[in-house]
Amino acid sequence: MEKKFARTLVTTALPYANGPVHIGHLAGVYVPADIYVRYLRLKGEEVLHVGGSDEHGVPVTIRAKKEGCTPQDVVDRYHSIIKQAFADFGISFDIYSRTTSETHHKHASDFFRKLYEDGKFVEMESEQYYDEEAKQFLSDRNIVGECPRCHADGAYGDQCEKCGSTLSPDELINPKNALTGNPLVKRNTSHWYLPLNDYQGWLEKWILEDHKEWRSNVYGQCKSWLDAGLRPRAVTRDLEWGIPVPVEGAEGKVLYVWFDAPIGYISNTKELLPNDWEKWWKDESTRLIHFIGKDNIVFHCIVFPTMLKAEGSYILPDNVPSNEFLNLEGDKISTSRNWAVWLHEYLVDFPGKQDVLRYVLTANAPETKDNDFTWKDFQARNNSELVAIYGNFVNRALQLTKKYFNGIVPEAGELTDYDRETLKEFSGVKEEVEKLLNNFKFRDAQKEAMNLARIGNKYLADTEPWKLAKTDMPRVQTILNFALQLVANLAIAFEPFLPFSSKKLREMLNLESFDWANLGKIDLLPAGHTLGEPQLLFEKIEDAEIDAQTARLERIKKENEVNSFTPEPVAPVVSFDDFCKVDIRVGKVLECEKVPKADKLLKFKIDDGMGGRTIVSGIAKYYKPEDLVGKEVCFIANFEPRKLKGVESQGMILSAENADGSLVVIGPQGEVKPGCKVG
Ligand code: B3M
Ligand code: ZN
Repeated sequence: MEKKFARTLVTTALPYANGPVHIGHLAGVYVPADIYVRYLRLKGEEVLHVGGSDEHGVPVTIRAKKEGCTPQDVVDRYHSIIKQAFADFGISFDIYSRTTSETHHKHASDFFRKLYEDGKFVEMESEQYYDEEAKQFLSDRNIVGECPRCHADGAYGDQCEKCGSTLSPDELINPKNALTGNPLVKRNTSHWYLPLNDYQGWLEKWILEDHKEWRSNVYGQCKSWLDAGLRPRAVTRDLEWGIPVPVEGAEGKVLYVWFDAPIGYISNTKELLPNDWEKWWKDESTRLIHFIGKDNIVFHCIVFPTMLKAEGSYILPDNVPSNEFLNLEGDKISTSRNWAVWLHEYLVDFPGKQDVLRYVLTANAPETKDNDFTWKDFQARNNSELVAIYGNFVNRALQLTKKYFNGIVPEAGELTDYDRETLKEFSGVKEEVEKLLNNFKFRDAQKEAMNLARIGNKYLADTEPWKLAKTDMPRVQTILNFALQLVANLAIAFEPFLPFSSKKLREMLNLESFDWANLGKIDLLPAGHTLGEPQLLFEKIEDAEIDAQTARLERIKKENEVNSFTPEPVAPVVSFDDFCKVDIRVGKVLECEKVPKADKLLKFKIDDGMGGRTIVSGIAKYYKPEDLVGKEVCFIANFEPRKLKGVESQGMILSAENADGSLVVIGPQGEVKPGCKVG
């Protein structure tokens, strides 16, 4: 299959501009893609990285309605936040545009019209839910009702978030407009469909036979779709927000967001290179690579290629490296539950530490299975890898050169056998990194790059130039010359992974530029070359910084628990007579104190209107004793007396258990005499 390509076009999934981006986005798509394009650029290859925001689709309209603004306002806001976050993390796009651009609207329209005119669509009628008051058809996400599986209220037309079932609006019990609560009726509407079924045979050959090299998660998902048999897919929607269907009689209809978004890759290329874009999309010697997350596989491997094939003049993707998901501290990242590390917030807490996050996300990249981000691991990888290995080696080599040679690269003498052995190991790593990067194995590639730093560290530890300085200065010159060459190698090898640190290091080495072809060479810094001022590449991250992050997550978890509270099921029915057996009374707290050696218990002296009694209650975590004195409470007066920590409790004070498990004491809302009955 080895085909020689002249150039590589890399696209990265267009994130929805309805919220900011988080570490899951970076880990899944943008960091690996960026490593890849930086690597190709360093090799001097012709490469283009095209990205942008996906600004159509129902989620944008829902957000706009909730915030009382227009969809355009929503996408304007998030497009710039997202674009800035990517720039801040060094994701090196050649263009980052948006699907509301004029170029895109025109290009997507033309694309649709071409397929329409060539008879590539089928038009079909179907019944859809319609809101007569709002005079509109509703998308699946805009319909809520009772879940047919778990019977929770508020399940969406495409999914129940309580039990996780995938649904269609037809299955919902009592469907309603999600925003207004209006009841819905069924109405006929007609749409254009892409008959994927007609392309089944072609797709089977193109993917299952010709692209066996695709990652197994990608290949496997495609295979299961194909095995299940493809069906026509609607490419238009009854919606106001989007690109109008450019066909007469299609008023009120727009292109389905998944039809227009991938065309955005083409439009954005066209926007960047108005006269030269076709070479990137229509020339067989261009290699097209889509970097995506696993929920986008079917669209990029089946639907979009079918669109391109139907159009007829475009190339198809050569590979679609797709990652699985990144979890956060063991739980699925979720925008609506705020369970995420937001990129713009990270930079506030860890200014200048973009590379640390890039490093950790690659080290834990969910390449073959879902993976977990934890703050402890983040700290450990920073402190014991970036600081202790990479940073330490660089700092030692530069500081020693400063100390003994005033920051000037010393002349190298004859290499020893040990030096040559080290060099051999070093060059082996280069080949390995390349092989891994060519196969989209970024995690292992970075590990190999880190091995270069390990080798360097070991070299200095073994040769101990600081000891030789008193006896053998010529050998010290050779050692440091050699170590500095290794440092320069490291700067090149890490450029795709940790571009900020490589730039810093390049400045410290006083080098103009990098070239991947120089990896493995030891004449990158000529003797007599003056180095810049050494600085620390990485710094230790303290426990307190990590504790602040985990505390934030714990707070969010608590809030989410409260928000998602569902009452316990009601206990079996009791008769009135049975209820009357429980004698509930009002009492007034006369005294209250902690029970010694029992951190949960409070001891109450209660005025019960009948001479008083003592009650022990397990609410010490939630109340200070003095706060309850003088308060009226309800208690069970005929509760069987029990001994708690040596104190006899003559009743039970009633309290309610809150969503987070905390207890609140129950008392009358107006004045009631102690001893009065409750019932
Ligand atoms: N916006 C979905 C997503 O962010 C979608 C990708 C479009 S790529 C053409 O998961
Ligand atoms: Zn359900």
